[in-house]
Amino acid sequence: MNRRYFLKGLASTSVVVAGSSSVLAPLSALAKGMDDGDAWLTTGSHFGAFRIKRRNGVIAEVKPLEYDKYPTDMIRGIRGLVYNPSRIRYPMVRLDFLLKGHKSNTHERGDFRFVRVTWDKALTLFKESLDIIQTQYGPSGLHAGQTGWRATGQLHSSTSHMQRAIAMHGNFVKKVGDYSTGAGQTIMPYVLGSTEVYAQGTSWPLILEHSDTIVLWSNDPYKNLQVGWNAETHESFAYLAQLKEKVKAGKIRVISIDPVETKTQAYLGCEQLYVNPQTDVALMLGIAHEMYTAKLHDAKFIEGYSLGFEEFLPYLLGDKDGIAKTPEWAEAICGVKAEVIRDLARTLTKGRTQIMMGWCIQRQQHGEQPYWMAAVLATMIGQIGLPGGGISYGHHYSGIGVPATGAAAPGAFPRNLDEGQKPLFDNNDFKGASSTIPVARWIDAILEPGKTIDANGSKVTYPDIRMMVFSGNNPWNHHQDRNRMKQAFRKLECVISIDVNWTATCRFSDIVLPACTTMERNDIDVYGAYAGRGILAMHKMVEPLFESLSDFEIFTRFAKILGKEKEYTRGLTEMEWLEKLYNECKAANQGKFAMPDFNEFWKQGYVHFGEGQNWVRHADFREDPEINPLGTPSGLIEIFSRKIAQFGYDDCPGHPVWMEKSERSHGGPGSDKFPVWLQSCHPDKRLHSQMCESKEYRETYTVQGREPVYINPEDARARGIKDGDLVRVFNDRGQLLAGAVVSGRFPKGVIRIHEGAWYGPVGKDGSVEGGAEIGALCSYGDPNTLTQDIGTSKLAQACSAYTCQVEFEKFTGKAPKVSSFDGPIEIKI
Ligand SMILES: Nc1nc2c(c(=O)[nH]1)N[C@H]1C(S)=C(S)[C@@H](COP(=O)(O)OP(=O)(O)OC[C@H]3O[C@@H](n4cnc5c(=O)[nH]c(N)nc54)[C@H](O)[C@@H]3O)O[C@H]1N2
Ligand SMILES: Nc1nc2c(c(=O)[nH]1)N[C@H]1C(S)=C(S)[C@@H](COP(=O)(O)OP(=O)(O)OC[C@H]3O[C@@H](n4cnc5c(=O)[nH]c(N)nc54)[C@H](O)[C@@H]3O)O[C@H]1N2
Ligand SMILES: [Mo]
Repeated sequence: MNRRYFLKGLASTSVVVAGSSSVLAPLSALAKGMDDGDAWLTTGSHFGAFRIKRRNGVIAEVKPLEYDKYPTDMIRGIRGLVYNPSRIRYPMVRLDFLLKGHKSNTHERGDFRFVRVTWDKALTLFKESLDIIQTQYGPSGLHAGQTGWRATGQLHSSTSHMQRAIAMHGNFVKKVGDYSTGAGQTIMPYVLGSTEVYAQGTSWPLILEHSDTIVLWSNDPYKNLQVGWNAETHESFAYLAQLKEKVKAGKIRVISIDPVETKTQAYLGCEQLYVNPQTDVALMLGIAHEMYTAKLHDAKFIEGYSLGFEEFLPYLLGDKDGIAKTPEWAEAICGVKAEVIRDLARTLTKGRTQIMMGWCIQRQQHGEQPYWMAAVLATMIGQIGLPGGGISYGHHYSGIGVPATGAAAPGAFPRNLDEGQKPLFDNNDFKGASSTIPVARWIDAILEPGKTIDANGSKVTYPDIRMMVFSGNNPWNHHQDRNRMKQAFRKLECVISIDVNWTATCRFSDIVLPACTTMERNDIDVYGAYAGRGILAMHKMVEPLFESLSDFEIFTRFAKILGKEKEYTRGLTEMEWLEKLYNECKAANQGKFAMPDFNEFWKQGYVHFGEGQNWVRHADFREDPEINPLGTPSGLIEIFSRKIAQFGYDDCPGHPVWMEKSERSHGGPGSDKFPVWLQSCHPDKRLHSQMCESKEYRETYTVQGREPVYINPEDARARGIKDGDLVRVFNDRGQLLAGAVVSGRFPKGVIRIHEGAWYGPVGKDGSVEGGAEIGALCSYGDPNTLTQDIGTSKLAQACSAYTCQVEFEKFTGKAPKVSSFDGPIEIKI
């Protein structure tokens, strides 16, 4: 315990370090009266559906559901989601907030000193804070609109519960877009008429049958299909297995265009084309230039199905700016040899080519451009709408491309107020500020209230945010630039978190409420987000640990304080809700898909809807673009967008262009001082920050207890670093410790630290409390300590985490203890 705080007159308080693993009672002591039984009960998660066996009231064994032929390795971490030292045991309030409320010293936020309170006390404080904000600032003072990867389950969706309950109190600021595909989902409606990223894709069986070449562009499906938005079926892996066979037999050529050799590339044994990070648009332009000048392109398709090629051509040929976008021009930027680019132009136009874009490439500055330019390439190839041809933007996500049944899925607990319901503070006056802001610009808004920015053709004026409520998301994982976040959080009067674990977001909150996991409540879910393979019963396995409650129960109690309990629950219990959601789904599937009675379903554990049907994306458009136009203004593919051109944005003109980044490796801006590109890709062994808390599983991949940083052998040698060493990674924004994994799969000048590594700041003295300081070292390895908090452009204003340069060195000092996982410092007053 740091001495400073005793000097502040707290000498009489006693201190317990609440979370050290020894404090997690033996499992037998956590068991609360669930009977044993031999049954293997069903449940589900983003990681898949499984069956679980209970012994002496504790979860003893986990196995995949019998339909899951390709379960993820992460199934080994499932038990650790429930039993781990990071669990929040009871409601807690930050010490100074408990003493001084909205007048607390917000510079102490993050020092991790909390006091245990009762549920009643915590929920009353919650309500009183909302009262203060609504009275003093109105709805623009409250942001409760950030969302994230809350656990699966249609009833207990923590986002819905939090937002509906707060809506019963008053209005609040919301967000538009998401971190996943912010740039892509904004640009693509102008180009192909829909977000594309979340659209169903051409079925895998047709791709396997018809494609000659598949391009995986910034795409690692073998890694990323391990998790899904609903209970995942993992059926895509059967098709990847077939693809592997076809690659081996030379029947399909797969080219992975990526700076690193991905997990998918290794699995398929396919070709890899290295490209300098963030330079794909240059590569695409080089390919387009070759296609056009060598007349490899499909002029008829361009003419019949697209608009604006003539406006784009002068740029491509250099008539406008004097720079022809030749393969040689491209080579100088993207590092791919001109002759390889020429070859590629031929390969892509020779047989049937399916381009599959990943999402990472648009989470960088100007992330709109590679998506738009890839659509131009696909248009020039001319195979959009053909089986096994064209372009897709989601084949790595949630089973997109698995033939879908088309069955109706169960509905969810409502997120909004019911018709006619009114909040306690019935005030919709945002005082001239916007009620909705681009998702990744919220820290900006807190720091600069009243500022007006451009966003997708309109103006957004930042509200004056004074309070944030988080549930089912972890912004101290998902947002960029921790030290900037600290500055912003010092301006907030009140922060509330509802989570299962002591995440970094809880650490920077004032009131922390413990939710239970999916294993501690009953729920229902779709089996297979896009495939619609069936419906899954999610059985409660054990009683909620410690004092945790389900999100439904937390907000039912909160609504009771508002005097609106019945309005909130509609008078239904957990099991009554499940039965209602099930029966509504059954009615919607009447005559198409047979579903047994609810009780039968609950006992059985699932309903299976059978096989799905093959489908080709954009086939109807190809067949007749007049009868089946795209959703663009012209109904055609827009290579030039008049609408975007009219916005007049310097960072997103009327057709795709190559633009230099604010930071880039391989000779780009900032690379003299910070030569190395940091990529913070999605983790192979987690879902973002989820499962990092699973101690035993985490220990299968950590290095000296820290998150791995993947380093090219030459880069490591140049810095005297060996595999297994501790490494300090830094730039002007921050610094972290990580453990070196030296691997030839990563090129020179590129390192990777997966996002989702728990932020564990420590002070200069190595103390946990010192983690509140700006500039604190992250003791575990959260890459967002280093990333940049800027919008992609004036169009999407989306997350640009991958425009990030760093330097790294061998760490030789005394390594501080990892502060991420052991929970807060409990103060008794
Ligand atoms: N540098 C970098 N940053 C990134 C990205 C990147 O690639 N690089 N990717 C971005 C992307 S695409 C995304 S989607 C985001 C992900 O960001 P988030 O969605 O915020 O990440 P998660 O870690 O999944 O956070 C979910 C939280 O919900 C909690 N939770 C789970 N179940 C329950 C429940 O039943 N009730 C309650 N109340 N809480 C629950 C979990 O404990 C966890 O803390 O990160 C973004 N950030
Ligand atoms: N196991 C697991 N699966 C997941 C998730 C998870 O957390 N864990 N999260 C899910 C979510 S919410 C999302 S949004 C998706 C994310 O899906 P994506 O964003 O597509 O996934 P990433 O793995 O981050 O990145 C894919 C590839 O892009 C490459 N890449 C990065 N920058 C560039 C570039 O400039 N050029 C080129 N050519 N390639 C580049 C990376 O090297 C990486 O191999 O994954 C989903 N699936
Ligand atoms: Mo995402």
